[in-house]
Amino acid sequence: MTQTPAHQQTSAHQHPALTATDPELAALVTAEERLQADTLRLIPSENYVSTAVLEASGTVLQNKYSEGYPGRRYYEGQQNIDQVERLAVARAKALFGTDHANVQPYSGSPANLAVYLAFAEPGDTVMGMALPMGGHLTHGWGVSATGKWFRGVQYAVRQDTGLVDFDAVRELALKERPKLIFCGGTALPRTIDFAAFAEIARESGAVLVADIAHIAGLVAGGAHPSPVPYADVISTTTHKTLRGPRGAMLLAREEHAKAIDKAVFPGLQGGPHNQTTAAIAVALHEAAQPSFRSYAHAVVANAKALAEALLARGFDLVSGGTDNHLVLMDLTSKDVPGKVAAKALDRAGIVVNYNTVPYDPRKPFDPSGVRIGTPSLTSRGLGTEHMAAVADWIDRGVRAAGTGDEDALLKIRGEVAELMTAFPAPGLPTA
Ligand code: DSN
Repeated sequence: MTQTPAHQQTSAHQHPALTATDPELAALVTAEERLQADTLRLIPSENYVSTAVLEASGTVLQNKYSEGYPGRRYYEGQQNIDQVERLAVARAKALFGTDHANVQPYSGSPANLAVYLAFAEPGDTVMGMALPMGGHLTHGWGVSATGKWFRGVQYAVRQDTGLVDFDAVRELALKERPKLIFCGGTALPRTIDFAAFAEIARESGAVLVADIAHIAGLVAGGAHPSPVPYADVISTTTHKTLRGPRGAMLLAREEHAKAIDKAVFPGLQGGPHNQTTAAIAVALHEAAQPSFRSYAHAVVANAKALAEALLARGFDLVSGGTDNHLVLMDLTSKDVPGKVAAKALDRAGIVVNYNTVPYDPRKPFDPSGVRIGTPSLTSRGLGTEHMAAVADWIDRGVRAAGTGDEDALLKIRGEVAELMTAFPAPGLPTA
């Protein structure tokens, strides 16, 4: 696997104006650059954007108000902004093969809320995977506005397999007749069967929403099946496997285009963040290149190799492995709570997040699991040949967490930093 090309790296000492104006803030940015360079970042919803995406998101497009849509704005002076947004929309439609794209949602949660606004009334029944099973807050979970303003009914994965039980999903959908059915989530290590969800949505008269925030880059790169033939609406963030700026998109069939656009603006949001739209356009351009297909497939190959290496070291993985970018470790048998492990790994230079596992007897803020993934390390050029070392560090780190061996964690931190030096990250200073 190739390493980050020189043109994708930025030179050191690169924030002269910021440093002159606000040295305190500049120092924090520099420290974050150092942290992202030196650590092994395994949070599956994070990535490294390219220097081109970073540059686009830091432009004077920031200065412009553009409420409305290209050609139909409430502010003048849109000669360039309209073209930026049209470019992003055209690229999104071409990359995913959809009739319609809205690139204005500020992030994933507002994007999902816009879907509710487009298709449901407060109090309506909506259906999604329960958060502790791997779903998302905005799929009707109780503490979210979507669970407070709508009547959320939730499906699960099977306790014995960790996989969606489609008979149970069908039974629930036919009983509850939800307006919306969400598929997708935040901690799902397996392929989403969009066809099966579409069949259930059709039978129950629901609008099917595929939330592909985690896997959008895999879908774009052909490493996960596309929901486009099956879902009425597709919701995605742009900053996870898709490797763009923090933002979101809604993709839809033509029949839903007007409802989606009206829901995003004026229904939910004001002016779009034009600098983000520009950076989304750049990311979509990058994702259309052949090298991105290789990236997407390498993310999955790395995750599978990492899962195998962890299984070989006695770790329990939800669903027994992975089909995508994500591995959900259940540390119950290791007798180390997820939070204790995650914090120890952080001290060892391995950045993960603690996470509930399906049917977790522990609380969400102190759960049994740790969620890891390979989008970031693959962006740095690590390959399957490195996954045994990564699994070893995790194994040693979790054991050190159990025994409180801080020296062992420090030793791992040194080894991690040494390997990371050989794999510079896109968008970060080189020295
Ligand atoms: N917070 C995101 C994640 O980490 O998966 C989902 O919204």
